[in-house]
Amino acid sequence: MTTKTTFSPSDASPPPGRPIDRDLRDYLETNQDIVTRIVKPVSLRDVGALTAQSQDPIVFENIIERPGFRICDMLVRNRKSQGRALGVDAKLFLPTLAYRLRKPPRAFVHVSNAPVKEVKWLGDQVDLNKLPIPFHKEGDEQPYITAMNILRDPETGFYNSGHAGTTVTGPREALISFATPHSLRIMNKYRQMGAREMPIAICVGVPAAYEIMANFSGLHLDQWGEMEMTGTIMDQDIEMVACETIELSAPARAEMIIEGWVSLSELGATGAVTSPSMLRLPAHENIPRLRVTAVTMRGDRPIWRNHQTTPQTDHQTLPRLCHEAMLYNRLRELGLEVGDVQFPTWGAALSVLMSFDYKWEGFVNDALMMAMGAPWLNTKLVVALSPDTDLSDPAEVYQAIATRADPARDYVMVPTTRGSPYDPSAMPLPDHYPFRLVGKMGIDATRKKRHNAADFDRAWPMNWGKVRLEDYL
Ligand SMILES: [Mn+2]
Repeated sequence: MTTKTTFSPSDASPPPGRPIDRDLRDYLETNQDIVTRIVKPVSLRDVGALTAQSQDPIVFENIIERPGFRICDMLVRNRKSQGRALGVDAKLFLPTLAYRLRKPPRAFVHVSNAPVKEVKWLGDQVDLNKLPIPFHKEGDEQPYITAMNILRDPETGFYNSGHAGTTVTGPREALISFATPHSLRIMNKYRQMGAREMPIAICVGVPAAYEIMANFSGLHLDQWGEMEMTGTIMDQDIEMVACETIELSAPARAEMIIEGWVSLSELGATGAVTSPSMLRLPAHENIPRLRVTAVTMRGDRPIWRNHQTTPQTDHQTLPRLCHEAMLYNRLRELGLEVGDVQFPTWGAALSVLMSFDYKWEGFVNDALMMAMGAPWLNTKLVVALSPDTDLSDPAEVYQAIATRADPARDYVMVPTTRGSPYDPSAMPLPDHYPFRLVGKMGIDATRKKRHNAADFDRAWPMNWGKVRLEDYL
């Protein structure tokens, strides 16, 4: 007669995935069923607009201005390709990433001979203008590097990775925009040691799992850097090789490594950022100068990894996949059976959707407050949904908000919280540019006990899903 009530989530680990390719080029080969290959000639200026029309991985084989190079993008735009990045099916992506993030870091394998060393540009041979670096938005006068980069914490030796957008300003010069607190903290450590420059390796064309991990944001730098966790989430050791001109190691199987030094004192001004909210915010930046000292790459048509920044691209998904996994873990800690967690590409990187089943109504507001209070600035609008709502379908989500939430009782609002620099509705803080103040809102759009469950049965046409229009054309 008793109902079994569990308050702790199941600890069952997801099934192990398939082995992941160590090289991006092998990954693109293995997953060719979802990769679009463009063999017609494409101008660098058109790469962005073409890329953003694809939902799946895309490779440009023939770049008019840069023969001998390829460009790829859109590696993690949807759950299917995200799953491929971890060697699992779409449905298992989030539980697998969440589980692997709970595991310990993994050491590197250091190699002396690496595919990324097949071609070396040193000294005066270095010329960023010879690389296939695309433009990102209308009005941009300079190409923009979006690849993963590595910094080493000079105190702990751990390798922190991230994506710092880099504007090319000369053959061996650029301006680099560090947005993450860890990069800024590491820069400060070098300053305190009396250094004038900090070594950096920009790692172009690594398997997508490297980049997913590089976008982790949380407390960890006393235990590991993102690079020490990359092997953990790939479930294999990763190979590192010494750089040519800096005391740093970089992924041996990358397509290309750009080595350089970040100035710890000299800044340069750039124009508008292309934010993940797709807006031209912040409108200007004053960011460190980067001096490039070497470029090494593959001998056979190296692949430039671009992350087209707008409109709906990897730029919305990639930085938030670890956030989704961390929220997944926290929802499970609340005792919830989680369906999915997504920062949708159409949510301007300001909104998160979470679907879960719960035992009584109190769980929902706790889940909403947990997400609204997240460390990152991407949770201004949080929507709780039931697992029967498909979070990747904006129409489904909007329908649920419209039919399952009573604004007078199911919306939670909090004024005056940290706003995103990318949100024009947030109030600018003149003393803390580019940061802003804004409120947050949580919406309970789940099916509720107080509702009549039968009321949610939708009406569909006769033979819906069986007769197809295309058969009658
Ligand atoms: Mn970090």
